[in-house]
Amino acid sequence: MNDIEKYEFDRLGYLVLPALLGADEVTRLARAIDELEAHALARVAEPPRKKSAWGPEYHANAEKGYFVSGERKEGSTLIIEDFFNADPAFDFLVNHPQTMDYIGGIVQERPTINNSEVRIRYKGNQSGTHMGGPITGKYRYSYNAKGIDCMMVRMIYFTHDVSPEDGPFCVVPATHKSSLVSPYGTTDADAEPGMLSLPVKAGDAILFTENLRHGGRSIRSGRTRKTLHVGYGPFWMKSQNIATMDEEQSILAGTLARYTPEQRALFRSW
Ligand SMILES: O=C(O)CCC(=O)C(=O)O
Repeated sequence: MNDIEKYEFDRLGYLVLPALLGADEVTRLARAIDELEAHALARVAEPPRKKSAWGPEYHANAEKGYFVSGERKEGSTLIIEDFFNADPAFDFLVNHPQTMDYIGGIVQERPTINNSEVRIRYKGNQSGTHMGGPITGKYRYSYNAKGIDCMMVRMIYFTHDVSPEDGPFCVVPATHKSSLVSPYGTTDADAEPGMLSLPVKAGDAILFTENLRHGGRSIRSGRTRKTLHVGYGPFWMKSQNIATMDEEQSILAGTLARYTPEQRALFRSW
């Protein structure tokens, strides 16, 4: 992470990273996402169920080690958490050198992965706006004598282009530093003043602090939007997936067996 990127991340709360992934990597990931979507849609209503501490109920898939909730219909989302267990095609994103260079630049304690989700958003869907303003605890942004000191941050990887009509990720820049809570009284990502859409190309990624006010614009094009979201933070932070909130990371023995020691350390919370 160079000095300009650090300056911009500190100033705005996010970075758009063009072509972080190569064309072959994008193709492999897109195929794995499509296969996982089909597998999860066929099972989303089945037992066994897992009730999240935050409310929603998930299907817990023992075979592939993921948790899924949602449905495929206009206006809806399908969220597949702990996707790293599901397919070795995702393995190269664990300890991905360019990603870890950015994470090392903004998380001061030993970083681990605390969140992994495939987010599949169907026509008309929107991700409501959340965060921004004064935040303490596990989602806060701060700066100290050693530099940027983030708690939870997220990297979003894009395996297809997302135009302004395709429900782009969106942010209210610099709200990670705001002393005030948003006064607009809305979580509608299309309506909130100051909201900026971030259209991207396949292979791009977006890095942001969870403290930043963010969401996803409504999909007006009719195209389904599919993204990979990976959360990082200090090692002591437990899972930030909704299904397993604040539990140990849900990583299968078979997944860890595929990994190098460096990859395994990214799921160790001690
Ligand atoms: O990409 C989106 O639609 C919203 C994503 C989001 O809110 C997140 O990753 O925290």
